[in-house]
Amino acid sequence: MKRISLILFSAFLCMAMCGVAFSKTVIKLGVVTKPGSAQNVCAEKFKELVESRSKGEINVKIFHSASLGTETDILQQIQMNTVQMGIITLGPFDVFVPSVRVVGFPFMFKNFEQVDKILDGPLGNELLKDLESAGFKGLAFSENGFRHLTNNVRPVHTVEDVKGLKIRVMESELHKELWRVLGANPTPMGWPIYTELQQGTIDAQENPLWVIWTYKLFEVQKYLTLTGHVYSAHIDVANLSWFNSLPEKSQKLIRDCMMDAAHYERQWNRTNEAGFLAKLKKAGMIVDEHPDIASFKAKAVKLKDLPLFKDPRTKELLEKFLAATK
Ligand code: EAX
Repeated sequence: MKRISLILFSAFLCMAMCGVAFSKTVIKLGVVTKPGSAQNVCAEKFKELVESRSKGEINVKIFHSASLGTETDILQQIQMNTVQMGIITLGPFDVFVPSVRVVGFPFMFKNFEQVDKILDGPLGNELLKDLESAGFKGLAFSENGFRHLTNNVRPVHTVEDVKGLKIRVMESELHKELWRVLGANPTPMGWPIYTELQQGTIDAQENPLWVIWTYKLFEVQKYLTLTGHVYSAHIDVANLSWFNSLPEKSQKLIRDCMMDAAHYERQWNRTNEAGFLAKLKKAGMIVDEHPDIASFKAKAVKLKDLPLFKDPRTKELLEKFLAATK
């Protein structure tokens, strides 16, 4: 009897020790969109890189398709560390950390080269640092891309045509104020929004071309205007305390893998943009490729003087971004 107990005890001890020796880091990572979407392209690349480079020591479990709720919900779960990481559109961050909204300032970035130079440089880094005040570790920027307007009421060519459109915007102060200033009637809502467009609760929305295609918004939106009004980044983040509690080697690995995944995904988006536009035209959308951007800019620039950019840190960062993107 004694012998059996001893054997059992040894077996238990071995299992416990083996368990410790092989204990894995399991990362829960949240994205709001479905497989095939920009956030997921980045998430899947990150998972592949981190699992292979850590030789299986770090595992990533991706939660997608709004299974964790909206992007605002995911950010709250990251703050609570029930989810460790997320690839989240920049818009909803500005409710948590106001200064990040400077990246979404309308008509600021001229092209992708400028985006890469600034977001991968010291200014991008400064911005990622600001996220720490809300308990996020900013790792990298991936992208949704430049946002364009769709609606169901009329062709939009100048800003005057936007007047009174019931437009869904992200749960973001910047986006809400922008569309108010442009003359529309904005309603903040989480993602997805197909049903609301279908039922006519809203007339309009704005998103990059891959979104309009992947979420079949062409079925419920007739007009597309290539406004490119906001460069929509994602911020790839982790819970700050959780991240800092990891061994330095793992921190570096996670940061490097996320940076590589973000670059991979930005390329994916840029390579596929023209194809998405062609498909949307083929699907029957009426596209204005050369709207009167000057009329939009003239109104959008007024955002700068609104309370949105009054707080000193946000104002300071906006000045720096505007100077760098001139
Ligand atoms: O990434 O909420 C939004 O408009 C986002 O751009 C959307 O989730 C697609």
